[in-house]
Amino acid sequence: MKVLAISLMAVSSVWASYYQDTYPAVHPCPGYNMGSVSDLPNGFTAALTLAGKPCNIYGNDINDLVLTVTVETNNKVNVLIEDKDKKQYQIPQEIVTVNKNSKLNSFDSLKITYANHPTAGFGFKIMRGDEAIFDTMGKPIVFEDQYLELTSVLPKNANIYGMGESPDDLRRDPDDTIKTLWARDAANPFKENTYGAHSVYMENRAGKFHGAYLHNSHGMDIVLRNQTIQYRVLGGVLDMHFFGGPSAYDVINSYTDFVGRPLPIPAAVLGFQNCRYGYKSIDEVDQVIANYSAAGIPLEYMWIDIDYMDRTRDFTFDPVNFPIEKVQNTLKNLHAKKQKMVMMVDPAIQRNSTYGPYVRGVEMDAFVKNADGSIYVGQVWPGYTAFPDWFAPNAEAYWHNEMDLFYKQIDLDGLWIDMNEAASFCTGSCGTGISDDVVPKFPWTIDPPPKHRPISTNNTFLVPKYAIHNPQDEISDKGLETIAVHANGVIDYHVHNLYGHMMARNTRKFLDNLRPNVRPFLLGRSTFAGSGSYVSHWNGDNNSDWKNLHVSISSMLDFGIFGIPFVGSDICGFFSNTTEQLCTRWIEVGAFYPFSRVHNAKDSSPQELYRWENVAESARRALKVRYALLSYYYTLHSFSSVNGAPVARPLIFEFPADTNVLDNYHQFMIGEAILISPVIYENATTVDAYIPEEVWYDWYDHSSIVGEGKNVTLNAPLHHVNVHIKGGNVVPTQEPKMSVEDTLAGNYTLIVALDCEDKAKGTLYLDDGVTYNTTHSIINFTSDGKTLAASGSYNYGDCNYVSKVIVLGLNDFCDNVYSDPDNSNKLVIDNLSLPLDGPWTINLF
Ligand SMILES: *[C@@H]1O[C@H](CO)[C@@H](O)[C@H](O)[C@H]1NC(C)=O
Ligand SMILES: *[C@@H]1O[C@H](CO)[C@@H](O)[C@H](O)[C@H]1NC(C)=O
Ligand SMILES: *[C@@H]1O[C@H](CO)[C@@H](O)[C@H](O)[C@H]1NC(C)=O
Ligand SMILES: *[C@@H]1O[C@H](CO)[C@@H](O)[C@H](O)[C@H]1NC(C)=O
Ligand SMILES: *[C@@H]1O[C@H](CO)[C@@H](O)[C@H](O)[C@H]1NC(C)=O
Ligand SMILES: *[C@@H]1O[C@H](CO)[C@@H](O)[C@H](O)[C@H]1NC(C)=O
Ligand SMILES: *[C@@H]1O[C@H](CO)[C@@H](O)[C@H](O)[C@H]1NC(C)=O
Ligand SMILES: *[C@@H]1O[C@H](CO)[C@@H](O)[C@H](O)[C@H]1NC(C)=O
Ligand SMILES: *[C@@H]1O[C@H](CO)[C@@H](O)[C@H](O)[C@H]1NC(C)=O
Ligand SMILES: *[C@@H]1O[C@H](CO)[C@@H](O)[C@H](O)[C@H]1NC(C)=O
Ligand SMILES: *[C@@H]1O[C@H](CO)[C@@H](O)[C@H](O)[C@H]1NC(C)=O
Ligand SMILES: CC(=O)N[C@H]1CO[C@H](CO)[C@@H](O)[C@@H]1O
Repeated sequence: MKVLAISLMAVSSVWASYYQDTYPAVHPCPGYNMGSVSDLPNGFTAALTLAGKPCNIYGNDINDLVLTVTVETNNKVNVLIEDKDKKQYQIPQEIVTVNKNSKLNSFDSLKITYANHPTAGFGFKIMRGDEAIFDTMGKPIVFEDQYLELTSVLPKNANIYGMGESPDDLRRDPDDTIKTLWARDAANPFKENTYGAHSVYMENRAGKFHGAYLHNSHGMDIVLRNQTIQYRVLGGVLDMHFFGGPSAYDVINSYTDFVGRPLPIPAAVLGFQNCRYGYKSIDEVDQVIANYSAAGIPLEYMWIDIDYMDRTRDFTFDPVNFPIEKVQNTLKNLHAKKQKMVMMVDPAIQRNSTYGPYVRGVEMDAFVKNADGSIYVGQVWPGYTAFPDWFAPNAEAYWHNEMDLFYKQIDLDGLWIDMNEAASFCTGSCGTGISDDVVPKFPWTIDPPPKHRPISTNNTFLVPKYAIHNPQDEISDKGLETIAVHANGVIDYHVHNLYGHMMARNTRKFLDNLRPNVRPFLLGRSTFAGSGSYVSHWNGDNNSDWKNLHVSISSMLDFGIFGIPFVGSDICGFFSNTTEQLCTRWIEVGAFYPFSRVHNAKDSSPQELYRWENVAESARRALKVRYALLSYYYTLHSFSSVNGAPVARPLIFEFPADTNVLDNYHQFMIGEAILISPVIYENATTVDAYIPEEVWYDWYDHSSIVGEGKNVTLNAPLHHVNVHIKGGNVVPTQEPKMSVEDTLAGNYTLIVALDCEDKAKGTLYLDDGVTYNTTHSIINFTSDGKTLAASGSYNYGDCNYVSKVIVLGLNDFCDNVYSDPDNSNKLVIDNLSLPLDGPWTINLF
């Protein structure tokens, strides 16, 4: 607590008075005046000139700017404000490959209006119909070398989602939110910045969504307060992109079309996974694998954290506890049972003149530098470390060679890249000038981190005048120093938020080259806009407590907005000791995360799911539901990689006009058909579940509830998680088996859950689940309550059949309230052999 108090004080002393709490009545900055407008093929351009005396509040006002407005499609508008001299840093296209030729055109159209305001200078409004969804009029733009400010008016009590990464409520508090975007190795503190930087938000206004994205890699605060959203950015340019919606999925479709679609996942990653930091030996790992199997809990992937390494150095194996021959043998045994293995790799490379990866990195000039050209030396798990510089011309060749040598030792099924903010335990190049032979004492418990220089400095790149709300003494704490130099001469200050993204991109390229046409599995910690094209994500080092179980849901839903739908939190919690009840309830939620993995910290008591009988029982039951739905999850992910649509969804995305679900994140949906209403409070045995207006069917007993847009108390005894199917959907299910492959090889039971109009539809996507360019089938199922039809495109020669159809809600009961205890509305058609390689229609009765 003491440490935290000190660091907060330090922040507020740097944090200039101007923004402390109130916004001054008269803005100190003059804004810009727009000159005459010239038309461009899809928009216009104009000069912007400082409208008065420079205010120089947090830097030096730049006098001459250029405004370029591009109406890219009828629902996407780009407003770019850059310095005329183009000295400000802009994200190169080869780092974040944005799609400048977006062709999505079919949604609500947007227009832009603009004017010179008498006191605030140039302002603009993004209009949807006659409503301004973004409105900077009367709010001067500030454009300084180290400070940009852009402010838009919001409606009272605005419904804003996204921006992060940080655990938070799903809907951002419109009166008191500061989202700080500065990649930081911090264990998920509530509302504070952590690993990733995503400057995209969505707003629900009267049931319609729109979105905005600021394409900028600098540290920033995005502030919601006083009916405004305000960007306060440490540099670069204002490159705003607006997306018109009107559905949440339209916005995410436009956004991911621009920054990059989520990667296609291999089907196997949908299986359950286990990890912990602190396995003492490969023998212990073998026991864990065997114990899962003995407990009848499916384990698809076994993970090994840095424990396997020799003195925690990348690409090495501990010769005593994790000898390579034994690890290879474990991998072989896993493969024999259709199971798989993932290991961790960090970016930091031990500085050691006898360690190949370091020696080669020096030879190839592949490391981040100090200003004087010497190698920057921070401190991570193996002691003093150098950091690959992804901007270096040789970085790719260097990293791919090291990865290649590693894969020659162990042919893994997946890779986990961690600590890539890039994290460092000391502030600054603390190993510079210290002899190569010194093995530092790990400063794992020291916060704030040890410094090698005084805090006070006049370098505004170390201490920018506007202090973003990064709760450390300095923005360089816990990571590469902001004045560390990259190969192109750019200091880390400008590109800090891109390090993890660039590592992911580079590593993914290696994996794609290694096994061409096989979809790799890559999990990454620090992410940026567009990282979903390269990595999946877990929500980092959470704590084993009930609040963290709750925010695991909002964190998962946030990453759906960010275009990284394959996401989940550490089940049962990472830090501290979990409890039997917490772990029991957590697997009931975690079984439905797209990425379902238990992970535990080094000194915490064991929490593999077989450790308690109650946990094991809930795991078997909940994972059975998940495995029955694997083809449904897989279908959703296949759509994600085409249109960005999240797999796990907040209710407000599905029911955008229902104001009762604006804040709801104690429940969530998988696709449009499955509603999960878990227990997230200690000792609870019921759930206050909000049931939107529609008919819903209980997963287990098929009883129905006609939702009235109210809370309903559902029973939730210890081993039970409430799962409902929304009327109107056809859901493909399969018999759960112990592996993904065996499950997906089974025949299908279609659950035809009719809505109040006696209709239902659904889709099944089929391919080989392994390669990129595989042929696939997309099969639509439709029912009108009397017939069930399959039609679609059939290119994948699947030899499975639909062997059973369960029709729910047959008789017209929607006017009757609630339950159908004797299932009189249910019809089971058994012993079918309906092929999946061509269309058919059957009569239901
Ligand atoms: C902004 O909100 C704060 C706190 O609610 C209030 O004290 C302040 O007067 C408001 N400022 C303006 C300009 O409305
Ligand atoms: C695995 O199960 C055996 C038998 O119950 C037990 O002795 C052993 O401690 C367990 N090991 C691990 C790592 O779970
Ligand atoms: C450098 O590596 C060698 C062997 O690889 C090891 O013996 C030595 O302790 C390492 N030095 C440091 C500072 O870790
Ligand atoms: C910072 O600059 C001011 C004015 O140039 C000077 O008085 C002060 O000593 C400098 N502080 C440090 C720590 O260099
Ligand atoms: C898949 O096909 C596309 C288009 O034909 C091609 O660009 C891409 O390289 C292929 N990918 C792999 C991994 O074969
Ligand atoms: C967690 O449990 C372990 C025993 O498994 C114990 O040594 C440790 O003190 C516990 N930690 C806490 C924070 O209770
Ligand atoms: C849950 O029950 C236990 C045992 O009765 C009690 O100690 C604990 O305080 C309860 N927790 C809550 C949140 O009510
Ligand atoms: C439903 O219950 C939840 C959790 O108890 C509560 O937060 C919410 O306000 C309730 N919603 C309605 C519409 O009553
Ligand atoms: C499946 O149905 C959707 C509408 O629900 C339609 O857009 C799509 O074209 C259909 N696909 C096929 C292959 O028939
Ligand atoms: C389905 O077929 C099995 C044998 O193939 C038979 O035992 C069972 O009774 C049949 N079920 C129905 C509902 O006809
Ligand atoms: C699937 O159904 C077909 C056709 O009825 C049958 O031949 C096959 O054995 C079934 N497969 C499985 C795995 O049950
Ligand atoms: C949201 C939340 O409570 N996050 C916690 C996750 O765990 C770390 C380490 O215990 C805490 O510092 C966070 O506050």
